[in-house]
Amino acid sequence: MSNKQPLAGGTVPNEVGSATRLSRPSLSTTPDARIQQLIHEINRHGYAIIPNAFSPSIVAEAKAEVARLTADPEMVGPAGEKGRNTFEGYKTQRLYALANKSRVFDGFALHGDVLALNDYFLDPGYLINSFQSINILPGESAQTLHYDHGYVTMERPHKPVGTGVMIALDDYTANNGATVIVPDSHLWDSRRVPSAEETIPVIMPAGSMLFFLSTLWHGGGANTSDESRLALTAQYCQPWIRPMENQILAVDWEKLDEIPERLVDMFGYKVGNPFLGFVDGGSPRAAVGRLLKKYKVIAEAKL
Ligand SMILES: O=C(O)CCC(=O)C(=O)O
Repeated sequence: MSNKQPLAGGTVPNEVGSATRLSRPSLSTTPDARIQQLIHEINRHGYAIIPNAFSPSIVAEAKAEVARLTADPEMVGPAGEKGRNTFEGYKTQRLYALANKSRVFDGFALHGDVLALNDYFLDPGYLINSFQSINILPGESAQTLHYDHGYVTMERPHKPVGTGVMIALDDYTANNGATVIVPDSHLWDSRRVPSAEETIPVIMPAGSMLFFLSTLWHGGGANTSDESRLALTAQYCQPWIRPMENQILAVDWEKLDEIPERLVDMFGYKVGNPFLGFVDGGSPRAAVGRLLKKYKVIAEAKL
């Protein structure tokens, strides 16, 4: 038999379904007209703004929760009072591991529009890449422009390996540190780097959301106002790269039952198609259940 014959049963990419996602999205249903319009804008410019995605009362609750956590030495974390380098921002406060610190923020990472857009731009089983609050204080200078997967060693342009949202908890104005973006830069090659003149500030009212591809150049703006600019950011990544923020260790295991299942799956507790992140051939969530039981038995034996 000639060894040039096609393989019976197809190739591994065919069998596991990844072949169907190489050049087109993996959607099983057609998104509604509004989401299709957003997809069109994002494909074209690398971002879209979703105005008033969260109500004033939800925004107020989140702001109060960020303030409470920032004042709590147990919760504030290493960059909660101020950043430790120019990228974090010496006049910027960041609370990392938000999902470990409060249940108030869960809904921000699970907004229906964002999930619908992620279903288009990412593969099924996409993960949370990081989930943090960013408070840019008066006097902060502009953050270095970057794109969020600058650490991925792939020649640009290529399809994004992630997406992100900036959720304004304060109005984003032209001078209070609003995120700045470089429209259309998601299509640039690896050699092109933007200048500050190519940026525009994202001006939007509190409760609104900027959705952008991880290939889009952007950064935190300079805050020349006398008010701080608070935002939440949730970032998502393909299920086949290593997330920046390790949610499996960032979120205490005994809290997992209180967290919406969809979010827990996005922490990496669901085996990704076809077999990403498995533990002894099974689910990481079940493995954590076994470990918690084991440690409880050990702790009780020591009493
Ligand atoms: O705070 C902002 O507006 C953007 C922050 C950002 O892009 C980052 O820290 O990666």
